[in-house]
Amino acid sequence: MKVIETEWVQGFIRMCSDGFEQGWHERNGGNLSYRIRPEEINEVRDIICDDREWTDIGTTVASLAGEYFLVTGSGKYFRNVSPDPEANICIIKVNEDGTKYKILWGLCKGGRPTSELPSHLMNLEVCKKRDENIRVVYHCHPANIIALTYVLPLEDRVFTRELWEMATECPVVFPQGVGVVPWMVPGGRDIAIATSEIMKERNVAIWAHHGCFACGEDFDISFGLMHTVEKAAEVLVKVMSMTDRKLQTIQPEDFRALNEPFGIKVDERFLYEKKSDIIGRGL
Ligand code: 2HA
Ligand code: ZN
Repeated sequence: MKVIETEWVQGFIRMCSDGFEQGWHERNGGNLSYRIRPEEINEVRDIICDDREWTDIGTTVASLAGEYFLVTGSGKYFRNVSPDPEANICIIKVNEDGTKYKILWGLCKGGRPTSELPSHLMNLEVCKKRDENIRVVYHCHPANIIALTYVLPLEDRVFTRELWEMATECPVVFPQGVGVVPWMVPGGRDIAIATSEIMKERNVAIWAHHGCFACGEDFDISFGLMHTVEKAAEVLVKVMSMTDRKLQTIQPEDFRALNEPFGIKVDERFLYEKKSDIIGRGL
């Protein structure tokens, strides 16, 4: 079987195309990573080659030692993944102390893994510790989420509450809420640490004036999560374009009423009493 024929590589490629079609990946914007299951890497073990050299990750991910990942390439365009996967994505392996990686397949026309590799691997590491089933980390540049980082206070509590209020499904899809990282230089260890602090307990991290990270068990769940957050952000942008305050909205007791029927526990920290009815100023 060819690498690109496997179900997991097909799922990865489809997610890249879906993200591009949403308009979330201008130029080389965004990146995607997937922690490959042992039985999946076994499907392609005879084809991948192990003769390239080790490269520093730039951080240490000891709990991912010896694991394999499928990731997008640095500077590569999501738009090009589906027509030419072998040139735009790669399979990497992390070494035995979690400090280096090696390319085993892909990037056949040259290149290296995503510039956000430290963030992806540190997020995959904290997510694995929280829930062994989380395997996907997705980063993209959705316009409405980014727009909100100019007008809402950069507080987890404000972003979560305002997004939750934009669609009843939001607290059901992300009951742990979202976290916000202030503007930071992308690509390095500091932003990776700030993001992975959020991912210790939540599945969504918004990067101010840049984009969004989401994690999940599979491609459907991770893409669906990003789609839900961005849709809520779009509704909020429309509401804020019409008014600075709502005539009516979903109330704290309404959110609590979702817990039992949907088997969730919405985080009470986000159900604070608002001190102002101006959108985003209630904290
Ligand atoms: O260009 O999105 O954050 C890839 C990115 C960096
Ligand atoms: Zn980015």
